[in-house]
Amino acid sequence: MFEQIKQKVEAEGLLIRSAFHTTPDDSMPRLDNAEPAATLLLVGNAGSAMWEAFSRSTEYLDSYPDSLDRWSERLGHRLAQAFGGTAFFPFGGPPFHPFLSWAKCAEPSESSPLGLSLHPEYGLWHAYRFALGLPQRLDLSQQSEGSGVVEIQSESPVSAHPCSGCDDKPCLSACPVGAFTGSEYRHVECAQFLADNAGYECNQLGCGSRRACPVGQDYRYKPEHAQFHMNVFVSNHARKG
Ligand code: B12
Ligand code: SF4
Ligand code: SF4
Repeated sequence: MFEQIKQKVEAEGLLIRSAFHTTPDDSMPRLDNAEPAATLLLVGNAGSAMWEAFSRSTEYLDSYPDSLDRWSERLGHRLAQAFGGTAFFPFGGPPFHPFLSWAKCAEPSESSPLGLSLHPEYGLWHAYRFALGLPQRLDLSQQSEGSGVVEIQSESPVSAHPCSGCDDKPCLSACPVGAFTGSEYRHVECAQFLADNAGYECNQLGCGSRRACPVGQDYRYKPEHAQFHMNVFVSNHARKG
């Protein structure tokens, strides 16, 4: 079953980022049938691999709002129906499902000074589209098992977190409005600056603080993908205040 799900998400340019057997501490929501999920698969993107599939989708082309969320919902619910599980999404709150905490259960990502999680290979250029909760303990035996958590996505051994050896921390000094203080993200200042300076490189190429990080440069989003996210971010801010 794992292989079948993997093939279906890869056809959309997505990855099973991690998979693990849940424990009572995982703040797991219940499946639709009220049973606890035994296995959780986190599905997301690294780099722009999903852009080709998403930018051809009905949701992207119909010009209604929230196209990426609607695309994610369609894929997530379709998989859940096909495999007898329940899909959970990172959006739609508050409250939000704790995707970054779930991710830490089974992949080598760590918090960066930007708040975003930094993956040793993908850097800051990755995100989560949905989680698939399944009632059965899937066989995740490709990798060694420890305390109910199985890591399947990381191919490289976990080493020291890149941020701890990054003395200059260029991510913290790259923002023109100092939006990342190291302890908070002043997103109102960021969004206002982007709205007032539509031609600025963050709007065109993605967040300058993310681009300043040397890790995962090969996974930087391509311009049209980056522009899509930045436009959504700015227009949501204008819409919701
Ligand atoms: C609310 C939210 C925001 C708010 C932030 C509000 C604030 N005051 O900081 C806003 C709307 C501004 C925002 C913006 C962005 N976000 Co955001 N956001 C979320 C969301 C929906 C909820 C976070 C939360 O409260 N979780 C609840 C708690 C309980 O979850 P948790 O996992 O236990 O907690 C973790 C987080 O709180 C995290 N954290 C702590 N401090 C900070 C600070 C920041 C800035 C962030 C992002 C995270 C963060 O550390 C905790 C432990 O791991 C998550 C999705 C999710 N469900 O988690 C995405 C998420 C964190 N965002 C994400 C992204 C990519 C962005 C953007 C970069 C989007 C873009 N443009 O591409 C932008 C940043 C804008 C820019 N300059 O580029 C990704 C991060 C992926 C990654 N690599 O880490 C997530 C996971 C969504 C996803 N689909 O993958 N975001
Ligand atoms: S620039 Fe350095 S400190 Fe900032 S996210 Fe990248 S590795 Fe971490
Ligand atoms: S998008 Fe630009 S203005 Fe906003 S936080 Fe990133 S670097 Fe700063």
